[in-house]
Order: sequence, then C-alpha cells, then structure tokens
Amino acid sequence: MTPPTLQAHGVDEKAIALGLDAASIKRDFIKKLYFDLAKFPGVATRNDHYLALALAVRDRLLHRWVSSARTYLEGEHRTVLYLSAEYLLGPQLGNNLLALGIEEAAREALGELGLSLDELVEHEGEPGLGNGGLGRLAACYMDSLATLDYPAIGHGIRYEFGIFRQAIRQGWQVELTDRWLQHGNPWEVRRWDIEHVVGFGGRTEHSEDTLGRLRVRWIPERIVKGVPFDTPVLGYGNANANFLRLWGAVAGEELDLDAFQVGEYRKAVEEKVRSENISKVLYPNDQTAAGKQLRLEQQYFFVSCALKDAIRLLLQRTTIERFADKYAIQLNDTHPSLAVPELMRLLMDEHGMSWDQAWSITTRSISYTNHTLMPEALETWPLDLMARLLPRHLEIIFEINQRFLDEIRERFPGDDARVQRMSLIGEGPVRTVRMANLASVASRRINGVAALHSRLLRETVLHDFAEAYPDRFTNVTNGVTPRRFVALANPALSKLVEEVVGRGWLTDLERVRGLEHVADDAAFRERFQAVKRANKERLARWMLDAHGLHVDPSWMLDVQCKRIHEYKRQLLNLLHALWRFDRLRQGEPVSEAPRTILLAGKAAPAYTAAKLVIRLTHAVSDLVERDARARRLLRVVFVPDFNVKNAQRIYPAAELSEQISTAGMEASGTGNMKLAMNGALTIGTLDGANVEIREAVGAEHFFLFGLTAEEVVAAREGYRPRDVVAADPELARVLDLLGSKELGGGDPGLFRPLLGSLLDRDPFFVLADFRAYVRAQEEVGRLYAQPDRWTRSAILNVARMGRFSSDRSIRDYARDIWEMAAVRVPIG
Ligand code: 26Q
Repeated sequence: MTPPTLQAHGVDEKAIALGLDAASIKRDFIKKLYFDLAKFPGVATRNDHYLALALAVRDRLLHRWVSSARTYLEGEHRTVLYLSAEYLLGPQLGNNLLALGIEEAAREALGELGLSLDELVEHEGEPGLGNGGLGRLAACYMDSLATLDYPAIGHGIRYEFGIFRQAIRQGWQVELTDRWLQHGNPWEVRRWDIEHVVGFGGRTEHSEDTLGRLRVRWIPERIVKGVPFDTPVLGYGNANANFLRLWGAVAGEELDLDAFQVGEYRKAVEEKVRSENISKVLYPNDQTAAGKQLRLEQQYFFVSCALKDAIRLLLQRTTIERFADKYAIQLNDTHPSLAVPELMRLLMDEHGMSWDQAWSITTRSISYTNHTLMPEALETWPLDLMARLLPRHLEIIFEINQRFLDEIRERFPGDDARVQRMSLIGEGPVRTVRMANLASVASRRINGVAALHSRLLRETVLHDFAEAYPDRFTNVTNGVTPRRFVALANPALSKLVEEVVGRGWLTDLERVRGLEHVADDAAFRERFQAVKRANKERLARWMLDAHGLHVDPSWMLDVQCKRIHEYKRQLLNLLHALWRFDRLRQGEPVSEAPRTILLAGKAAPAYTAAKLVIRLTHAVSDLVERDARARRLLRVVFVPDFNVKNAQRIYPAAELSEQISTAGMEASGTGNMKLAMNGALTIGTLDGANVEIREAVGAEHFFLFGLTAEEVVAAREGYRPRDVVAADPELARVLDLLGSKELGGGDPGLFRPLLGSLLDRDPFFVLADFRAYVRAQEEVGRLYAQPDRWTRSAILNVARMGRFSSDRSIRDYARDIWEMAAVRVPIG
C-alpha cells in the first residue's frame, strides 16, 4: 500500500515547499512568533525568538521528510533499525540550518529584525540523552545514514531527564537535573496515531492448537503504553531525511480505570506514576552495569515498541515472512539485546510462526556491536529479576540456550568448560542472563569498534563465539561526522579547507588529503595558525564570560575531555601537571612554551574515585596558581559540564589531544578523531582507534608512549607499583605532592584514596607509564617550540583524517553487515 501523493489530494507540492530565501524565512519567523507563540516583536523573549526560528526551520525540513518517507515506502529496500538506549544529539538549530543550506539566509532575515542568529544558536540547549561515546556515536551514525541515503529509523528512549548537568562547588562535582524539555522542544513531532502496549510481569499459559502445535500466551501483570516522538535527521547535500523515533512511557489507562472502579484510586495513580517512570531518567553510568530493575524495564520497553512498530509498518506493505528482507536491526551494545527474545516472541506468539521460522528471521535481521571488553561493563541480569519481569522472554532464552548448547556439545564433544562459558546463563551465587552471549548467538554479524578492539574481542571476551562462528565477526572502526565536528564547530578551518580542496569535502572527507600539498607552504601555515589562534581566543572569551576562567590564547592548549574514568587515566595527566609544577617552582630551566592543561568531563554520580579526580584537578589548578614562578608557564583548568555544545567550542581550539588510556581498555574513542580533524596533535597510547589514527597521519606526527595491550597483560602478574616509584625519584616527589597538605588544602588525606590505589595496585598502570608519558610530553614541548614544524604536522593530521568520517563507517556497515543499498530521494 503506497500512500497517495499530495497531488492526488489536489495539493500543489511546490506551493507548500517553503522558500529558503531570507524574505520567506523572515515572514515565517514573524508568523511563528505570532501564531504559535502568541507573541510579537517587543514582548518576545529570546526563547520565543529561538522557538519561532526553530519552528520556521522545522517546517522547511518536514517537506524533505515527507518526500523521503514516500520514496522509501514505494520501493523494495531494506531499512536499518538502529536500536540504541542513548543518543547524544547535540544542539539542533545550527545543524539543521547547515543541512538545509540556509544559515546565511536566516542570519539576514533575523538581522533585518535586529536579532542575532548567533545569539539564538547559542541560546539552544541540547538533548543530553546519552552518557558519552556510545550515545554520540549513535548520533553521528544517524547523520551519516541520512547523508548517504540509507533508509533508517533510530529507536530509543525519550528520557524526560537526560544526563545530569555538572556544576562545580569548591572543586567538587555537583549534579543538577537536566530538564531539557522545560522550555519546549520544537524539533520533535509527537505521533498521536501510534502507540504500542508493552507488558511486564505476569505469567504464561501453554496450550496446544488444533494442529497439535504448542501455543504460548503471555498474560502480563501490568502494561505500559509507548508513544513515539520523532525528530527528523537531515542528510547533508541531498534531499533525504530520516528520523529518530524516541519512545515515551505513559500509563495504560484501561488498567487505571479498573482499579478506579473498585475504589482503588490511589493504587491507580501509583500505577500511573510507576509506568511513566520508565522513560523518566537516563542512568548516568557508563561502563558499569548495575542491575537496576528500572533499567531493564527501560531496555525492554523501547525494544518492544521498536519491533512492534517495525512490524506495523511492514504489514502495511507486505507480509511478516519478509521481515528480514526489509529490516537490518543493529544493536548498539547489549542494551537492546532483549530484541532477540522479543522478536522471537512476536513472531511465534503473536504471528503464529514456528520456532525455526522465527529463528531464521531473527538471526537474519539482527547484528550486534560491542563497545567494551571490560568485565564490569558486560551486562548480566539476575535470572530471578528476568523471571519476574519478563517470564515469557526467559522461557525463550532458555529454549535458545538449550538448542544452542546442544549444537556446541555436538561440535565440541566433551568440552564442558566451553559449554559453561558459552551458556547464556551464568551460574554462580546469583544465576544471571549474559546479554553479550544472548546478542552473540542471535547475530548475523558481531563487530568491535576499532581494529585492535575487534581483535581483542575475538581473542578474549567472545573467543569461544569467534571459534564457533568465525564468519560472524568483523570490525567497523568508529567514525565521526565532519558536518557537526568540522563544518559547524570550526567554520574558519572549513573555509580554509574549502579554499584548497574545493567543495564536496564534507561528504567525501578523503578529499581533505589535498591539504598535504600546502603543509610545506609557509603562507598557508600562517593562515592555518591564525585560524587556530582565533579559535583559542573564542574559547578563552567564553571560558571567561561563562565560568570566570582565565586562559591565555597565546599558550599551548593541551586538552583531555571525555568521561572521567580510571582507565582513561586523567590521573596520569595530572601527575604530569604536578611534575611540571614541581620543576617550575624549583626554577629548573624549562625551555618550553607555556601551556594550559584543560580537562573536562562528567563522573558517574556514584563513582567516588572519578569524583575525587575532579577535585584533584581543581587542587592542582589552585596549587599552580598560588606559585608565582609556576603560573608564568603553566595553568590547569577544569571546564564544567562537558557536553556536545561545549565540545564544539573546545575541539577547534585544541592543539594537543590527550588519548592516554591504558592500552587494551578504550574500545575506540571518538574524541581522538574529532580533535585530530580539528588540527590537534595526539599524545597517546596504542589503544582503540589511536592505533589507526597514528597509521593514518604518520607515526612522526603522533606522540606515542606507553605499554602495549600485550605488555599490559604480561605486566599484570608480579606488577609492583612501589618498585616503579623506588626507581624514579621524580615520580616519588610527585606522589609526595599528591599526599601533601599544600595540595589537599590543609588536608594531606584528601587524595589518599588515589595515592593508595596507585601504590597498592595501580590497576591501570599509571605509574608504569609515567616516565614514558613525561618523555613524550617533553617531545611535545620541543616540537611546539618550532611552530613551523608543529603546524605542518597539524595540517597533515587534518589532511589524513578522512577515513575517520562516520560516512566511511556507515558504508562499512552497509556493505559488510546490513548488505543494503542506498536509496536516492529525488530533489524536489
Ligand atoms: C549498561 C547497563 C546499565 C546501565 C548503564 C549501562 C551502560 C551505559 C552506557 C554501559 C555503557 C555505556 C556507554 C559506553 C560507552 O560510551 N562506550 C564507548 O563507546 C564508544 C563508541 O564506540 C567508544 O569509542 C569508547 O571507546 C567506549 O568506551
């Protein structure tokens, strides 16, 4: 069933396609202000102006959205269903103006009304519906899917509260709630005609149908309704628009009414609150999978809505048997892995399929991306929780497990240990469901997110699966969208790039390689430097205005911004800062350029060690500031509330990118890519995508240090951090400082937990890598003292980062995993 065109309804599509010129935008802006916001110039607030502009822009993108939807429905294509518990989209206005190519027109329109576009762009907040890398990756992939004409729907959760806002009080992180919807969200469209009912709890009934086949009915104890909110995602340089469909939970009213009628009004209200809690708040943990029931409810809730919605759309056009031809389902980590039993359940219990039919469809549609090797981040859920919440799904999981382990026993006779390891059920004091194993048995393809990570995945966490199913495994190295992280964030650099390589580089980032030729051109280098300098000045102005933080734009800007985590080793960065401080205050000759060490990032609210690292950053900052000698050449600053918007200010200004995780621990990293694309040189370990970045830009333009992943494994046994300290007097002095009264603001015990952990176990080999890191930093200083050489390397970094565009990643997924073709939407 193809929807009729607008023409069939006597609507002239050209007439409703809105003008992209300044005059049309101005007219619509005023109309929006008046008719949607009931305001007029004079009484309108900045938020009104912002909303009016956003709504005028939204109208202009709806047109594309509708024509894309029609093109997709008409043909025989596969659609990607990207399932992710997180999307870290960033501000929308600037990006949508860029995609529509109407930034200048909008600027002019507002200018005529005495308003500033930049102020409105600046005014916009962001939907912080993710923690960090994984959520931002999902957003970059949505951008690339749209730009490359791949039909895709991103499914997720419309959290009412996104990631907390971070404030700093007396050097400590304080979490503030992120009420991102409170001033209205002009980008989303609620679909009132769609809702899906999601069950929880209850019991199952088994019976035989007239043909003697087993039929199972799940009778949930409670139901919640999922309602969709769509956010359009525009492609760049094409006519395509995809969308993100985020599900909000509302109470299933039938149930309320029942309770109400038997006089249990309070219970009915409680049920409603409980239901609506499901989409209330994003869990602020990355990398630790605490077994909270509500989190499991969230995961099942959105996955169930997504699959029911996919089936609804499918059945409008064809039959359920074609599911796997029409959809490629991508699991962004294991968070949506209940898609496996849910799809099985829907196909069997609701659509009458046999096990084998349903299993064939499930295993032909689903693929799984792994984002971590760290044991504490691998999701497992207590079996009894699963049994209580999702009794039917647990039955299906058991059945999958039985069939699967039978196959393994047959292929590896007598290997009980292997069977134990591969089982979907973990035995132990508490029996658990192992979500990585669940995702792996059912997936057509399993990928890691950088070459090193994919190899380690095959060698460690999923070794048995890789042995049993080698063909399922592949690598797709992460990428980032150059639209947001170069064009939007760094317009001055973009202009310079375009002058040299011409148009088209934003959708074909390999073309930036054309900059290689001008890296040796002194005049070009000067212009490149001027751009970096202007970006540093812009950042410095904002830091001063917004946070009262002083940074000198003539100093080297050394940046580490990412979630605070022990494995990411912000502590190593700070030990180096203390080492520098110690030398400077002793008046030791330092020939180097002055530098600002900038850190930014959120710590999970319950992660005490990470929060202490934030406190330490402020302590080091103050210590340096108090010393007249040190502060002439060194400054340490912490920028509060790292999010996409702030990231876009920081990346263009950065000169040194700190990618210093313990080798083998960072699956990929993506900040590393964003920084290098903006002309920062990397100091880093051979971890995650650093390995590939170094290969791409050339080893001589990358500051490498530290143990390799293999050396880390080998060093673990018999590692004695105290021996490292004993052999390195400078390190000993630095650690003395860490435990000192002057750093602790009178309390020498303040940082004792960090010091103790380093000396006793140092699980992340901070001390083991300290000396190599300091040496690499000295090399950094020497190169920075030669601006021509430094700038040449920076230009070559930009020139050679083409392969880290998320467009390349998405092409890899389309070819190796989804096996699908692009669908060009006609420009109309
Ligand atoms: C799981 C269960 C319960 C509660 C929370 C979670 C949870 C939430 C978020 C677990 C992990 C995350 C986020 C992980 C993440 O961001 N990983 C990063 O993914 C990036 C994209 O692939 C990589 O570049 C980073 O290396 C990786 O750390």
